[in-house]
Amino acid sequence: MKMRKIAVEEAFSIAEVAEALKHVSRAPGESSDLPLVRGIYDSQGGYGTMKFLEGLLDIEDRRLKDMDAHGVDMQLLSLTAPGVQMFDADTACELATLANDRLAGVISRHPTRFAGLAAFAPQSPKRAVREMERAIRDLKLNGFILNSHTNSEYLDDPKYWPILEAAEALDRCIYIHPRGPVDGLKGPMPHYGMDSAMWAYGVEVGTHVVRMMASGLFDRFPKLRICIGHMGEAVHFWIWRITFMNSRSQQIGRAPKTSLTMAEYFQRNFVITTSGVEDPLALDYSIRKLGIDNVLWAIDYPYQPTAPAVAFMDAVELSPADKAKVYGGNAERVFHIKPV
Ligand code: 1WB
Ligand code: MN
Repeated sequence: MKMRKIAVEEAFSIAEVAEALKHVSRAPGESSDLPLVRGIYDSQGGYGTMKFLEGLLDIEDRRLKDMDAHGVDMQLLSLTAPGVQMFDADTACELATLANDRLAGVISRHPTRFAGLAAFAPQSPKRAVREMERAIRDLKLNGFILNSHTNSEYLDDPKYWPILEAAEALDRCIYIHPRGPVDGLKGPMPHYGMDSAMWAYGVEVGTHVVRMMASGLFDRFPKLRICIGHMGEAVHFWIWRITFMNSRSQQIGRAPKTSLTMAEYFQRNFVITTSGVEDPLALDYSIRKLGIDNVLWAIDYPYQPTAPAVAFMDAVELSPADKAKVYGGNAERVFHIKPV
């Protein structure tokens, strides 16, 4: 059975964003993203050997060859973390628009090989909504990318609700990718390389997701769909306890009443991807917990190599029909990618 392989958490950047991040890296600041940003965009701190920046900036050359070599049909591209979320509002809006235009250009040249998630600037919710509408209606992009918090604030803050309303009205998913944790979560993270993908990223997005569910915002936006990577950032592993303890918090008035339980919101409003986690047992748990329709394959290119991500999925014991869903069928549905 020929299976379409669509990888859904594949990172890119553009020279202008890379340049702006280099400026950020040289300005004084305390953001927990700075070690990584300095490393990738200003070759400090030993990230140089990883050659991430070259991989991010190349889309139509080595990336396509890498996809061809491993039978990857399509990458769903997203502007890499921290996206535009470390910039002032004007710079962020301008660079999100530019990145989306470039992305649309790439897709128009390779419509069967690339699809893309639109960036937007949460720093200005009003302008973010306008860019979200343009990205779907005019550029025909496939959804949205958000790199977790903005200035240490999460989406449960009512100032961001217009963004959620727009995503719901446009019927497009918001992919919440990690970035370095909010200021309040920074303390123990800088040591031993724990401040990014090894640990803090999952804690950051997990915290974001639990706040969203516990705030009750999914009663206001019942059709909002959120995608999280890195095998669900472990939220579904904890969901029984999250649900139990949240209902207790609701009983004693520490959390708002919600019409559904936390587990029900996670099931209704979320999908997860395998990005960067090639563990068959974790995948098996995820599929059994969330259902075969709610787990999507991803590589996490260029941060993770393609070959083992493909070998991992090829080796997983699933019926051909189920494997086809995880490998690409679910992505077609969730991200409105035209079936071939
Ligand atoms: C790394 C991984 C760096 C991810 C990233 O920068 C992201 C890394 C934004 O391996 O160092 C990721 O998404 O897993
Ligand atoms: Mn990632």
